[in-house]
Amino acid sequence: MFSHKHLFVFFLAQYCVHLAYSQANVKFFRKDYYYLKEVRSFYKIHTLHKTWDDAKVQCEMEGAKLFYPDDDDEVTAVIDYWNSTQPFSWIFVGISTPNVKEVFETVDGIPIADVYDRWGPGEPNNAGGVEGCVILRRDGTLNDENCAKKFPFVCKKTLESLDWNNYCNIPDTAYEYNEAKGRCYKFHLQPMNWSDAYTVCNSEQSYLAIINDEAEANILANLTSRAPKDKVEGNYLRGAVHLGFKNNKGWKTIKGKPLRESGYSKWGGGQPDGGEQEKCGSMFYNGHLNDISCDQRLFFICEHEIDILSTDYALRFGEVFQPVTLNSTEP
Ligand SMILES: [Ca+2]
Ligand SMILES: [Ca+2]
Ligand SMILES: [Ca+2]
Repeated sequence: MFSHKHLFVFFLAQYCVHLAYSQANVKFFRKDYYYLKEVRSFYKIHTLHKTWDDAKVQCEMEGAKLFYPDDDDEVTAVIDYWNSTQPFSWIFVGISTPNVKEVFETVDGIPIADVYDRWGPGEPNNAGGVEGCVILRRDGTLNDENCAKKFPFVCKKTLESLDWNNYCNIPDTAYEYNEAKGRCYKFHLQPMNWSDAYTVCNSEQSYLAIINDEAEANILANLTSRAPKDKVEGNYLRGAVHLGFKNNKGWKTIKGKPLRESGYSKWGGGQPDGGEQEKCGSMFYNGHLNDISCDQRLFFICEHEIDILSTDYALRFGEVFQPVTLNSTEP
């Protein structure tokens, strides 16, 4: 006869099988990345032109790296992809001269000779003595360029480097699992305005966090107090984080429910106080709510419901999870 203990071990084993199965079979990084199976990697084309440094940071923020080609196959695959989506003539790639002039290496410190180094005719020429970064042209050749110029770029994540968060069933280990809620939260340390924060959470299969009860307010306040916020420099507002509610003919969560019915609407002292100037929702570090300008750059928190992903991405990628059927007609 099965004891409770046996039963528990049995279900635990089933759960682990399920996790291993989903991770191995679903080629998935983020909604905004596209998987190219011939090179077993995910890519995102950034159409907004940026300087080389900003492009590098942008990719890191997404948990990826500024793309550079490893070999001919990858150049072909990525250029085909970009031709099918965007009419760029060139993009910044993750190769520069960080240490010695005219000595090129990748963003992860690999000498260019060990990756792809097909230069265009006469390149690299360090024109004007200011060309320390590299662009890839549509014809597959490289050219050194001024790092301060702005170009489109591509971020890349290899399938191999995916770091699966088994608790949250998501390829992002920065999400913290909360057992009491059975869901995950991520404190974002790159301050953004409200709509950018909304977009980032969405691209991580999550949403800008909604507080549904006092306990969840405490979880978010606790997460906030533990985040290494003091190390983040720059121009942003301290003291509050963006959350998933907004004043759209009355305060509503991003799921459309009136805040009053969402389970938690404890405003900070005197809040809301901004009227038309403050139509977005935030939380003071102590967990109390505050209306704030949507343009204000703040930290923010994403909330991830674990079940969302398994159904959502199966549908999205047409990868139907085949249930195991017991064949009763078998002899
Ligand atoms: Ca050049
Ligand atoms: Ca919630
Ligand atoms: Ca306010």
